[in-house]
Amino acid sequence: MPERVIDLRSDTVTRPTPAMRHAMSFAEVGDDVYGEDPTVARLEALVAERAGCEAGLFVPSGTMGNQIALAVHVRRGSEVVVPEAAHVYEYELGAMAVIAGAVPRFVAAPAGVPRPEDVRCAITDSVHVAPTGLVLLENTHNRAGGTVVPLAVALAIGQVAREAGVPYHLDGARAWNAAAALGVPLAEVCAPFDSVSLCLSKGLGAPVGSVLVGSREFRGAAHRYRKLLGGGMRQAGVLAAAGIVAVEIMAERLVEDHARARVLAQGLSQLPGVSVELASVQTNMVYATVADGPAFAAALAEQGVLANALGPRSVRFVTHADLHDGDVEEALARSQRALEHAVAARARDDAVTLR
Ligand code: TLP
Repeated sequence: MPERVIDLRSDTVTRPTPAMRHAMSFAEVGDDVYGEDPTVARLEALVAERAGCEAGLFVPSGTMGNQIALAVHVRRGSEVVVPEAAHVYEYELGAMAVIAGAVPRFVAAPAGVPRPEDVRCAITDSVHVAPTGLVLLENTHNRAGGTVVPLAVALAIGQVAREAGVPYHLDGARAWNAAAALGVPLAEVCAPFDSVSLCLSKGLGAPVGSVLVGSREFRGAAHRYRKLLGGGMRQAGVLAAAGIVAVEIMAERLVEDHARARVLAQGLSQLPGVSVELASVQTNMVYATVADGPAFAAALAEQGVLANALGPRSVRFVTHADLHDGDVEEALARSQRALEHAVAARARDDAVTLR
């Protein structure tokens, strides 16, 4: 295996930058469960301001951000209208059922974008079915390829939810990527929603944390659920300090990750046996389709490239702040070698079988 591993499993694998480490070591702290950590308060105000919301709540993870929002918005036994393959259902371990007592109602979401008409049809207050408690979007949409939900669609779905009197939440784990791809301030991406969960530990490169934003009243209710879930952290300012650097410095460089993802996608799509839907490469993710996803990921790992097999035929590559110039080109060269090795191994196996 080559000495330098190129880790493209996720944008969560980044290490804190020197500026983050510096800010962490000098962070002013207090007991945040008593509301006495000035650095946490600064981070919450900063993110709320960037998102155009009244208030923010620092939480340990994107999962906790989403699940607190659901618990605040939804009465037990209600449905949450979600785009198909949404993280809140696929990768949050059934938490919506365990914590909020909610069940999902899926709507089709080609390229991660539901149609407002489908959301309208999914909302119900019929006495025969579970009532709709929440409409949720994911922007960018992870399983659709890190795709961006157009602002007009997010607004139109918000209008549908408002007319029905249903709250509207955004899983904005990568909303900063959406804003960068659209070339608009974060506040525009967040504007239609009653609450947004924003991750600091994805493209922005912070080691830990998300900020859940919304109205002051929403924050009050969310604060209680954070404590209930064991998310009350004490001198959390050491973590929030890294989050402040992430927001102030790292958000600006996301376009670099997006450009690298495009180069990676183009290169992968030219390899034999690998196909990439280039139109879905809009931010920092590339989903490659191959005959055998886990086997391709294993062959890549042998060449020192880490990527996640997310299905029998699908392998996900994510670009991020810890990549160096030339890493994408090197990852492509290694991918080519991985495929050659796989072909050679298959030929050897066939020869043994025929003998
Ligand atoms: N996603 C992770 C894995 O769980 C798949 C990743 O590597 O992409 N919403 C979205 C859209 C996410 O992609 C993630 C993390 C979360 C929420 C949860 O964030 P954390 O991991 O902080 O709980």
